[in-house]
Amino acid sequence: MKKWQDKEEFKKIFTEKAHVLWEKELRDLTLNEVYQTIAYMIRDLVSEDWIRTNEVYAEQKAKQVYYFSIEFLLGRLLQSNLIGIGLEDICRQGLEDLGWKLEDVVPQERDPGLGNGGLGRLAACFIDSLAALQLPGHGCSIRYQYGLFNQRIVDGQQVELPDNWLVNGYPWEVKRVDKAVNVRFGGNAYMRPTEDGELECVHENYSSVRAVPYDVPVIGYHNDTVNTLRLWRAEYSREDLYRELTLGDRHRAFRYKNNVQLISRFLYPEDSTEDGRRLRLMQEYFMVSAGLQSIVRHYKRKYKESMYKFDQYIAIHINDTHPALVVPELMRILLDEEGMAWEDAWDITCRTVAYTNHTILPEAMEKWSIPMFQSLLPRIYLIVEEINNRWLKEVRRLYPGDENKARSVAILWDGQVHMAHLSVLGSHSVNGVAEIHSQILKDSTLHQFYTIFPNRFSNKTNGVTHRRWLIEANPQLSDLIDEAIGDEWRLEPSKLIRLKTVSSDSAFLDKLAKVKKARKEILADYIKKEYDTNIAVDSIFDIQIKRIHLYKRQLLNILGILHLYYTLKANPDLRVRPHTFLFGGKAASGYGEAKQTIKLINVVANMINRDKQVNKQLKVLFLENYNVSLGQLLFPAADVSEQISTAGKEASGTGNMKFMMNGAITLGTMDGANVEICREVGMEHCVIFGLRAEEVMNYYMHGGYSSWNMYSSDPRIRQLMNSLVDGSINGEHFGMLYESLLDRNDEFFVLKDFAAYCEAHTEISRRYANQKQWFHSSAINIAHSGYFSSDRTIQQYASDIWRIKPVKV
Ligand code: GL2
Repeated sequence: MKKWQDKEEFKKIFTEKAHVLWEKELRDLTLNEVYQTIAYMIRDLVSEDWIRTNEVYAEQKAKQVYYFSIEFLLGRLLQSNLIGIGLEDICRQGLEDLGWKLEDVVPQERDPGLGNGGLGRLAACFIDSLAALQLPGHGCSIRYQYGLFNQRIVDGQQVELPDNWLVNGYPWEVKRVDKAVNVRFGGNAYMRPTEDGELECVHENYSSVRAVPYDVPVIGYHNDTVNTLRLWRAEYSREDLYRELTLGDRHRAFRYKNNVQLISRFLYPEDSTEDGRRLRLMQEYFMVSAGLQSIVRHYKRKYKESMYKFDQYIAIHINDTHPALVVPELMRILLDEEGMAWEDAWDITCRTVAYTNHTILPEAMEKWSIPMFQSLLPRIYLIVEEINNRWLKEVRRLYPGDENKARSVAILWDGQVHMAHLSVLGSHSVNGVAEIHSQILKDSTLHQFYTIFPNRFSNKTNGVTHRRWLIEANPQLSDLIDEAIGDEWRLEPSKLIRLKTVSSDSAFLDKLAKVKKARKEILADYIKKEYDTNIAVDSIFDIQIKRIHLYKRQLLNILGILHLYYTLKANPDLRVRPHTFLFGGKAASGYGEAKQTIKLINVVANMINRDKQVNKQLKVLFLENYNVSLGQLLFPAADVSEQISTAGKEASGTGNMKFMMNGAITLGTMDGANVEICREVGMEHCVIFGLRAEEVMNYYMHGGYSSWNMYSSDPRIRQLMNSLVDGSINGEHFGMLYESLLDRNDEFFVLKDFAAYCEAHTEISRRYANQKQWFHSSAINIAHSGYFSSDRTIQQYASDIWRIKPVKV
């Protein structure tokens, strides 16, 4: 890559580029135009490598993986791309000469609205690692016009505003009209005999949607690899629109046009209620069909190999079940377009596809009603039906008379299409995302499949990219690490383990404390600016940031805080270590309890922050609109990482890893990847509390838990529960939460774990009092975070599942 040699060259190119793009003098540029100019300059720099990367893959016929995910929660790209190509400093200096600060330009980029939470962010970390490791791997998803929503808090309540993230355009994308494909919906499909006695499928009266790809370069770290994230946008096909119009039915024509455009208009609010299900299914098939068609076309044109060898050159990964239609869609292509026999097509499909499960929450398991599925995707339905028939025949042959077995592995059952079952059956590999989660899949959620295909199952513990979450988010800490152990960890994060050698060194620990303080000051400045509130940097920063969900138990956190408040009120002379509790996260718009939790946090925060008797010791804030960019400010500033989900419910969590990487101590349950974090760092460097997953499971299966008993036996709980409904929290009522905790017997064991949670907090305060010991633990956490780099995770996927190898560009 030809890079800018120095800041002078940067300034020269910047000036030329800005003139061409905006037809303005430099002094008249808006900050947003400055941002876009640099983005286009980076695109220019990498364009040759981008072309070259694809050519080299094709020349070498390298096996490639395509990572299909309904979300890619990218975050801003300006800084990470500058870091990737090693030009951040030159850009900063050049801009400064021109009168701008890089720090002011970076926030001009809006976070892309392409994801909701952990699943989408994982996908973004994965493509980052693929490019960094020079692995041939690309992302495939949808170019949503609107993201989830922008969250505002008004009178303590979440208000959802449209996230029109594309308003100013998106300089990182390239629209590729020439690579558009058509996707079919509706109509009718049936089999008819051909002249030579075979059966062929007829699919007629369907409507076509044009899928147009927008490619985003995925730039490697200090190498020349530039992979692709391909985002599909739905457009109406002009021919179909004209056909409708010439048929004389203008209403139908406009309905067609509108329906088509809806497909890529909104990101679906994952974790929520049943809204818009038909549209969601359309999105899933749209992404899958467009993605697969373009992969097959590219394979045939560039690799020029037989479709019978497809799986030798192509791996397809489905990130949860949303892309599960890859299985029948690949079958459709192989059967209907390539004329393959069923057995061959099935064999190739299963060898190509691999599946990751990300949740065991029953309500998150995708199922579609058969009538809806059938009317929307008639040809795909026929294929799913055939897969199901053949499969059940096999199961009944293997387990005669065992209808339970058949039921528990069926794809079509009870009038529904079971997407997890389709995914397991149509893949050669199924994995969970943390050890405990993978074990639960084998023991319960997918147990019946496990008994049939034991070798198909494995674990791949999640990871996060240290390039964004440490190098980019926390340059102060990164520099200190360089100083202590050299900079090899930047390329190989496993080398972070060398920090253990200095983790008891007083001089190092003093510096680590200073870095933490500096990061707390940066966050405090942001909060002062945005909320006009002061937070004390010598207080403990205790942070819980993630989607709001009952199982994640933000409720446990805020009840703990409320209890602390009551204790301070009742004991005016009591002194506790000052604490700043920070929350962030969006509630799905239809999720009443989650929204009421946000309200509770805000009302309690208000009450505490205004109370002069306690507000020197306690401060609580709910930060609006938690997203990747805000995360980059929060993780580096945290002392305590709240990871307090009900054991067995959080498949992995990845925020836990970002916190530890930045030296926070985990206060958590034995859930998801907390278990492995705790094993790596040792019990003395994290604080673990609460029920274990087996105990939770036991209660679910055999009963024996009554939240009313907790209410009767623990006066603290009684006081808290009463306060939810008696108006003592600023005159507000939280009936829905009260009901869920008491009348519905506290499904997530908030009250059961309450006492242990309070003790865990006491333990945190006790440990924090010994600063040397605390920062020793902090250093140990950073040292072990190398294991939780997505580079390690991706290396495991690459060697165990995809069987792809690095390719030098
Ligand atoms: C999730 C899990 O809930 C979360 O625990 C996990 O870390 C991520 C990534 O594997 O996947 N599943 C899911 O549907 N969302 C997640 O965050 N939204």
